[in-house]
Amino acid sequence: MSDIIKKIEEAVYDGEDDLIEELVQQALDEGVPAEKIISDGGIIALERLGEDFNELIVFLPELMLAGETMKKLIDICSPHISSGTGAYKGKILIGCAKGDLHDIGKSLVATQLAVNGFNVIDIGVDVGTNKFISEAESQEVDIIAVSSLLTTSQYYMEDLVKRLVSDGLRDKYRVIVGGGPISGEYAKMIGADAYARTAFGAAKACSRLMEIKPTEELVIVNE
Ligand code: B1M
Repeated sequence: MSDIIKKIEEAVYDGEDDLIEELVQQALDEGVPAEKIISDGGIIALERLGEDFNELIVFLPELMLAGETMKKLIDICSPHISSGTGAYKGKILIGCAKGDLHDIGKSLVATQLAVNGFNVIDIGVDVGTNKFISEAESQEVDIIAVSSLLTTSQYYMEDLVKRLVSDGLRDKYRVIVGGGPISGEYAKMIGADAYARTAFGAAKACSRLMEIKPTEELVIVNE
C-alpha cells in the first residue's frame, strides 16, 4: 500500500496529470481508502511543494501543474469518500475569501460537508463580502463557510463578520472559517462561530453548529 501512495505523492509533486488517473485507480483497486489517497498522497505532496516553493526550489508553474493533478486525484476519489449519517443537517454557503484562488481545500471541505448530510452551495473563489451576504440571504443558508490560504485574504473573514453585525444579520448565520493561516485563536478574535483545521473537522464543526445558535459557542475542531 505504501508503495502506491508514494508513487501518487511523487506524481502530484511532479504535476504528472496524465499518470495520476491510472495510479489512483490502482490504489482504489488495492483497497486503499479514498481519504488516505487524498491525505497521504495528494496533500503531503502539496505540503512538500509549498515548502520547496518557500526555498525557491520550485516556482509558480510547478504549483499550477501540481494543483491540476491534485484536482484530478480528488475527482476520481470523491465518489469513494465514505459518508456519515446521511441525514439532512442544514444548508451551507462556501467560498474562498476575496483575492484567494486556492480552491482545492475549499472543494474538499465542500465534498466532506455534502457526504455528511449538508446541502452545500459552492460559490467558488475570490468571493467578496457583498457576495457572501447576498448569496446567504437569497439562498437562505444556515452556515457561511469561508476558506483562505493567503494571509492577505484572511482579513476578509473579519470583514464578513463585521458586516453581518452592522447589517443586523449576525443572529441569522453561523460563520465557520478555515485554511492554512487560520487558527482557532483567529476565529475567536474576529468573532466567528467555528474553526476547523481539516475538511473532516469542518463537517464535525458544522454538525455541532447546527445544534446551537449563532454566537452561542465557539466551536474549534483541531483534528
Ligand atoms: Co499557492 N500559496 N499561491 N498556489 N499554494 C500557498 C497557499 C503558500 C502557503 C505556498 C508557500 O509559500 N509555502 C503561499 C501562501 C502564503 C501565505 O499567504 N501564507 C502561496 C502563495 C504565496 C501563492 C501565490 C501568491 C504565489 C504567487 O503568485 N507568487 C499565488 C496566489 C494566487 C491567489 O490565490 N490569488 C498562489 C497560487 C497558487 C496556484 C494557483 C499555482 C496553486 C493553487 C491551485 C488551486 O487551488 N486550484 C497553488 C498551490 C497548489 C499552493 C500550495 C502548494 C498547495 C495548496 C493546496 O491546495 N493544498 C500551498 C502550499 C501549502 O498549502 N502548504 C500554496 C492542499 C489542500 C487540500 O490544503 O487548501 O490547506 P488546504 O485545505 C486543507 C485545510 O487547510 C482545510 O481543509 C483542507 C483539507 O483538509 N481547510 C478548511 C481549507 N479550507 C477550509 C475551510 C474550513 C475548514 C477547513 O472551514 C470553512
